Amino acid sequence: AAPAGTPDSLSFPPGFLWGCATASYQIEGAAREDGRGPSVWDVFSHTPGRVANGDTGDVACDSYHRYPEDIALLKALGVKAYRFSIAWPRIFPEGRGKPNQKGVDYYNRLIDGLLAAGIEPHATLFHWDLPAALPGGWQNRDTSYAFADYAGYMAGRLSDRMKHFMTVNELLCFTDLGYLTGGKAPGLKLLQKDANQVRHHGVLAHGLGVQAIRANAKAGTLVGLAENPSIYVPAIETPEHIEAAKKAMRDQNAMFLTAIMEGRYLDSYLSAQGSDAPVVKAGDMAAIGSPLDFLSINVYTGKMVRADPASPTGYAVLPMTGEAPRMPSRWLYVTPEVIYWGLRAIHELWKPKALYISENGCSADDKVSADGKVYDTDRVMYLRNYVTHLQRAAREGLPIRGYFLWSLMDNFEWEDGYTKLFGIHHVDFKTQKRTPKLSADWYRELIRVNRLV
Ligand code: PNW
Repeated sequence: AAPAGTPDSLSFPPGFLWGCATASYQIEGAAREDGRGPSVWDVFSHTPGRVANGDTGDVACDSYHRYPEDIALLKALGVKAYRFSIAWPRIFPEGRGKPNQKGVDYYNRLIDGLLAAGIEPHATLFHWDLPAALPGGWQNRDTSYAFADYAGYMAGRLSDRMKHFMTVNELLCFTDLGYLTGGKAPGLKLLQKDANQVRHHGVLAHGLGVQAIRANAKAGTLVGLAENPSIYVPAIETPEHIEAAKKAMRDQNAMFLTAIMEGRYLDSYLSAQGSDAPVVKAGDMAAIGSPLDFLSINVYTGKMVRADPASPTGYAVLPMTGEAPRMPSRWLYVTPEVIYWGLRAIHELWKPKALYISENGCSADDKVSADGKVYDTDRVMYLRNYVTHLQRAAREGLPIRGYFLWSLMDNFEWEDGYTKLFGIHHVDFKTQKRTPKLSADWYRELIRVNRLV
């Protein structure tokens, strides 16, 4: 094999930013410490019947106390960057008002520790742990303004040491899944019209957040978001199917990513919603369309699309068959091509300055073997496949700068509690001992040689 760095069909660009990702409520624990206020996820997980086994994030991976150990795990992997999220209710226990210095101190310690280890911090400002005290949550337009105040405040406090800020994580998951289908916090099943207003407050929070970060952060600060667009793979790689998939990508993400990238709602979205369309105030769309320095996407799964001349949209989304391969999480179909086609469609549609994969990974049927290690061959297979399509994107010159593997370690997987685990480190939740899985060994080697292994 060619030595690392030799330009060939397997290599990644020099300096490619390999990283790992986590989120505050999923790993920190210490839910009632140092003045942290309750979030909607504390309320939800403590409501019987909401989360598998009645699991909560009260302790999770106890990263609030064990973060030096977690930084050591990152260092041992050789990652160049770490994506974590900041718990809004640690900073503003009631969502707004007087900041809680002890909360800020925690992130100062974490960031200083990462920098000392030579690891670049990338922060998400909102990964679903909304302060429970905010009246009406995302149904209330005021929450978007409260988010902007918090985002601007944090960027002001941290941008002396770090550059990369993401406003929100995955709009669909904290809007529709929380307020329309109700599987995630706060667990409501509103009418479509009200859910559409929640969506609008979500993208508005992002846009106002971008403006607030720019107004408060040091020059050179880079702002983006971590979105999980619906991604469509052309059924066959021919010009008409490629075009169909690209059109599906733009149309189907009209309420979130397309609105953010174009600063408007597509007519097709507004007319499909009819009288359920959101109420939009003057200035909202300009804020929502605020230019970004980078765009990050979380990539897990997608669907195939074919050109359909008989349909007014020009495309047809193909259903998943009952036999399509998937991982233990019910929704996680194995579709490795999404990583390439997602990046390519976004690049061709909107030309963001830089692209990142802010999450990719999977749950797997992990078993601890007699020697104490998890040989997670399914996860290695999954990751190797996805990363192969990531390499194609890089090889073809798409502006893809980095990749964050979800997740550094097993953690609280939302409504699935601790029954579905995504870590490349096994966590024994009785002792809090972290142990690298086979996938961690694979990732360490990939990072070391910076080419497919
Ligand atoms: C993401 N889907 O959630 C989140 O950002 C993480 O916090 C989470 O742990 C991880 O992926 C694994 O679930 C998703 O239904 C949840 O397609 C659901 C979907 C996608 C992502």
